[in-house]
Amino acid sequence: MAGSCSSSNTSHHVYKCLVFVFLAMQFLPSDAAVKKYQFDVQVKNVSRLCHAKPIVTVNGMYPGPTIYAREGDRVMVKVTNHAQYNMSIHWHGLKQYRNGWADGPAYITQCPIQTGNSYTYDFNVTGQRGTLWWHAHISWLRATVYGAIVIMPKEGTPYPFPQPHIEANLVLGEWWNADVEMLLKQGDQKGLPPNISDAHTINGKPGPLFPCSEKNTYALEVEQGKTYLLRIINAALNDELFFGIAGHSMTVVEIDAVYVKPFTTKSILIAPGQTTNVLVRANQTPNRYFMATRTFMDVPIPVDNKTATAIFQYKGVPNTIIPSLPQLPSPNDTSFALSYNRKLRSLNTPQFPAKVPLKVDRKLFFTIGLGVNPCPTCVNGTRFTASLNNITFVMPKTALLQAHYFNMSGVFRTDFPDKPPTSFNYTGAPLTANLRTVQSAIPRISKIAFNSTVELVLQDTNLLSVESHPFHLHGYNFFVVGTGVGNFDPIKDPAKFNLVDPPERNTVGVPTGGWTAIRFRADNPGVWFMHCHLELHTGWGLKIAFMVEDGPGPEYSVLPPPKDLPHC
Ligand SMILES: *[C@@H]1O[C@H](CO)[C@@H](O)[C@H](O)[C@H]1NC(C)=O
Ligand SMILES: *[C@@H]1O[C@H](CO)[C@@H](O)[C@H](O)[C@H]1NC(C)=O
Ligand SMILES: *[C@@H]1O[C@H](CO)[C@@H](O)[C@H](O)[C@H]1NC(C)=O
Ligand SMILES: *[C@@H]1O[C@H](CO)[C@@H](O)[C@H](O)[C@H]1NC(C)=O
Ligand SMILES: *[C@@H]1O[C@H](CO)[C@@H](O)[C@H](O)[C@H]1NC(C)=O
Ligand SMILES: *[C@@H]1O[C@H](CO)[C@@H](O)[C@H](O)[C@H]1NC(C)=O
Ligand SMILES: *[C@@H]1O[C@H](CO)[C@@H](O)[C@H](O)[C@H]1NC(C)=O
Ligand SMILES: *[C@@H]1O[C@H](CO)[C@@H](O)[C@H](O)[C@H]1NC(C)=O
Ligand SMILES: *[C@@H]1O[C@H](CO)[C@@H](O)[C@H](O)[C@H]1NC(C)=O
Ligand SMILES: *[C@@H]1O[C@H](CO)[C@@H](O)[C@H](O)[C@H]1NC(C)=O
Ligand SMILES: *[C@@H]1O[C@H](CO)[C@@H](O)[C@H](O)[C@H]1NC(C)=O
Ligand SMILES: [Cu+2]
Repeated sequence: MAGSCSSSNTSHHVYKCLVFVFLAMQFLPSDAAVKKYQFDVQVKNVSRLCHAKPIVTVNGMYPGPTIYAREGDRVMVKVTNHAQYNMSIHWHGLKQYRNGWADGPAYITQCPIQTGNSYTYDFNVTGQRGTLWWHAHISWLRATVYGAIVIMPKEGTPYPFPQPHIEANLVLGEWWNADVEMLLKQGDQKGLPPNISDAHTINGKPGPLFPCSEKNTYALEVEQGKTYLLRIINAALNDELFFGIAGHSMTVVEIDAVYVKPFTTKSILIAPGQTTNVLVRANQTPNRYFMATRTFMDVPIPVDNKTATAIFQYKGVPNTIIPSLPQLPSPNDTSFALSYNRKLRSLNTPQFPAKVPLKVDRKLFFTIGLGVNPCPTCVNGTRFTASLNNITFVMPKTALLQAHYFNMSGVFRTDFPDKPPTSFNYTGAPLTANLRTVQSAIPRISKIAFNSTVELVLQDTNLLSVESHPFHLHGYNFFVVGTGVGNFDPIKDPAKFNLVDPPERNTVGVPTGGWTAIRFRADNPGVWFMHCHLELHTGWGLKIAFMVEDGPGPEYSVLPPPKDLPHC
């Protein structure tokens, strides 16, 4: 089956692929098919913006192959690493119940797959359907190692919205002309952020506003009067993105593989790690229209502000017509960002209920900070860092989940504090006097009782600068029960929480100089990573792991590890 469902480049391929999966399923029990994929991690020369360079790919494809599955399927992906780098792959948004072994973040749930070795990620897709994605979860290799995951509803179960004519994946990314691992190394040595990217991409292509892009433009052919489902994924490393289609409205129907109450918008906002499904009706004069994406950034921090484009092309319109651009919100449009996110509500129907925890067993309050720590060999004698509750996460030398399962001591501590060491005016005037953070010898993680309900408030701070941070939790979806600008008020703000139909997702943006409150039931035992999905900040230490204890008996405990689990 390897490669058969590989190309997401045209809607035609998507269609072919679904037919293929359907045929394959005839030989398997109708309610539980096994979908097998072979991922060969290999280096390939790729050219964009008139620059050719070797990049790390899966099966030589950029973006990589799409994984197609149906709710209830078992997916087995054999990853063989032919590249010179250590590798691990994360199935972003898959819950991996009791099965952290298949989650992927290097040194959290597994040791990396070393050059020449293989590992099979083996997991069930249970109780989830929609758009997710996969990506490398080590170093910055996800810059080129990523692809879509499309989970179809169970056979015979329709979407809770009008059936689209055709579906297409739009994977948004970032391209550097330089070698990304080299850039990261340079940044690390200097203690400074690596250079910003040279382009954004849509399905790996920057589009005609960039040089040498004749062949590097993605086009979706549409027929007038028909409705299309676009599965949009933000695979960029560091940029939150706006996306829109000239002349057309979009109806948002799903985020992070959870259905939402549909609403119509001219632009969407999508943070790294998030996915958004929209319906688009081709109801305009037949023509060529640009689909476009560019960065949202509402503080004066250098970012890639260039616009990537693809073409929404009505059938029969000649390629010579130059499309027009959509009106995207301005790059610093904070109020658009806040109002867009307020529109997101779980569908919350009997079939797709929002099971929001109403009673909270454990309250956590984490401050998000940027900082600087001494570094004698760095450019300014300091290096940038980031922290939660003033703690910069240090990476272990062996995987935390293995250490947990095999009761190894000395790998991590479970004393991560539930609140910051001191309270201050978090989002008041910029704090630049003492930007040091705490770094322990081994990582400090937070221990959570099995099946307890957790409320976590993530509070941005003005340590160095406020900034918007998209936080991703592994192993769970959570409910975004509240968000606001300024400091979280533990008395007044909970009264305004939405406990009825809050958005349910796996990645949420904490607004610039604001806070976000999430709730989840810790019913998935294991060690689960939570981190800012801006790779720059993750690398600086803006991350933590939760160790969720085993439940009563083996059926509520972490599964035994697979035989081929990599060793450090
Ligand atoms: C990639 O391109 C470089 C020069 O740009 C060349 O030296 C190398 O052999 C090429 N590698 C492959 C796998 O084609
Ligand atoms: C997947 O589901 C099958 C059938 O219920 C079960 O036997 C298997 O252990 C599950 N695998 C994982 C990794 O949970
Ligand atoms: C990063 O940008 C600087 C300034 O534009 C440039 O001199 C340097 O070569 C770049 N680094 C890499 C690795 O491309
Ligand atoms: C984009 O950013 C560059 C600096 O990185 C700046 O010179 C340029 O004016 C910006 N362009 C726009 C349209 O904001
Ligand atoms: C947003 O950017 C524009 C253009 O750079 C600037 O004129 C405007 O003041 C900025 N708005 C805010 C709210 O910062
Ligand atoms: C080094 O620090 C100085 C003084 O704080 C600052 O002006 C300069 O921008 C810093 N250099 C870099 C490369 O960050
Ligand atoms: C780890 O310790 C727990 C509790 O003491 C025990 O039940 C379990 O069997 C141990 N696991 C291993 C792999 O030794
Ligand atoms: C926090 O700082 C902001 C902005 O400087 C200020 O308006 C606010 O009054 C301060 N809050 C407290 C409690 O001091
Ligand atoms: C963080 O910890 C460092 C080192 O102990 C300390 O100097 C600094 O004041 C702390 N900062 C905050 C915001 O708690
Ligand atoms: C977890 O808690 C919920 C709510 O109290 C309960 O219905 C469920 O049975 C519990 N699950 C386990 C495995 O104990
Ligand atoms: C790859 O991973 C192994 C196991 O953790 C480690 O010993 C080795 O140094 C890593 N290699 C590179 C190039 O990072
Ligand atoms: Cu961040």
